Amino acid sequence: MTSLFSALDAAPIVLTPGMVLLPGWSVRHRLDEALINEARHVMAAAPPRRMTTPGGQKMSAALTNCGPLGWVSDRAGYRYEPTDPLTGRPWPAMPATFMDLASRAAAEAGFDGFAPEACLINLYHPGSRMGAHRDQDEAAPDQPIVSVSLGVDAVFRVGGLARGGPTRSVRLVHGDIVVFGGPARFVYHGIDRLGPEPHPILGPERINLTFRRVTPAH
Ligand code: MD3
Ligand code: FE
Repeated sequence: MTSLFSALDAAPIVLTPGMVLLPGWSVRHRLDEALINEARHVMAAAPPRRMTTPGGQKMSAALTNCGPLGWVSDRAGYRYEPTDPLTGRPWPAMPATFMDLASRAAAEAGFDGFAPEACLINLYHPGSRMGAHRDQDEAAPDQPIVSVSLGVDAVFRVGGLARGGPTRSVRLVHGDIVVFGGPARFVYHGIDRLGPEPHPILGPERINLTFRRVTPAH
């Protein structure tokens, strides 16, 4: 499958203040297949699993982590842990390609010095979704979150700082990166149900990598 990118496609797009889309960044830098291979290695050591919310519901998408800290959810709440509760081992190390990409993408979006401690890997299949939520389990509110989309397209829904307001839809395709920082860091967001059309590389799957700073950066 060939993708053609013009200079215009390559320019960062400010969707709202603090929310920057880098269209096809991972593909333009020819990193998409390497990212998929690294994600597969992480998933072999720390299998994706559907976690339970504090309210007792199974989440729709499966998730795992790499890096010194990983996000977990169970009946006790949401938090970051150094150990994978499924395997009893530390989360797999964050691959250097992941760290470099997250730091470079953040810098291109205007956030210098981003050093993520966690990479949450979400694995979607047709019908998987993610309900509206905010990411507020991190103690580094001045640091952005970097999101990399791989595989099947998804419709990303983004709202405002309050639950239930108007939302905007953004289609995220293979290779796209979105950086959320500053005034966009705590907006409500979610992912609509994944469609059935397979992706040439990943088949029915969508993999989303989200890079987070968990403890204060300075
Ligand atoms: C906006 N993941 O893991 S990525 C998540 O595609 C999450 O798997 C979705 O929401 C996914 O928490 C959406 C886009 C995203 C990620 C984190 C954000 C948007 C964000 C944090 C703050 C604001
Ligand atoms: Fe989120």
